[in-house]
Amino acid sequence: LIKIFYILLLLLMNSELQRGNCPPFWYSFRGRCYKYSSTVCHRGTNLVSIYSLDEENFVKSLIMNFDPAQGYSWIGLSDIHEEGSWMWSDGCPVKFVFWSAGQPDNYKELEHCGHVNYETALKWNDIDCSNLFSSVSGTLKNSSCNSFNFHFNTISTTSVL
Ligand SMILES: [Ca+2]
Repeated sequence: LIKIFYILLLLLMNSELQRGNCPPFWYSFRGRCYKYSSTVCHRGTNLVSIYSLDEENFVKSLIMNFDPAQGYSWIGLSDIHEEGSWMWSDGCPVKFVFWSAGQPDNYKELEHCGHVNYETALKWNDIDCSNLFSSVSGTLKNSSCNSFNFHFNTISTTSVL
């Protein structure tokens, strides 16, 4: 019975994800396209930047759709260029934040990349950029921000539906 409920829940969540005008395997939210990747972020696209609680919740639902365990996923958040100065990988400034309590803490001074779904509150944490997580990509919101590159490693955390 629990399994049936779980499948129904997954179907319900699937129906909430809209393709819109996005390419195959990308999902639409308020005019932008998003993709969950359990392997590696596509070349030529950016890790997602998150500008609002609505968008944070959408990104979380996208991850949950493919990974019901809601594992850590990279978003385009980094202070690798200047400690404590958090930037989105699309070059846009960070205005909305969703840090977990006590984060970012730059533990052992090794944490320069942000991920989602930290601890039970499922908020953001800074962590060593060399960690292997899944990732969420997003199309640009504002092309006037200058893109800069930093390297993320990603690895499969779950099988894709
Ligand atoms: Ca941390």
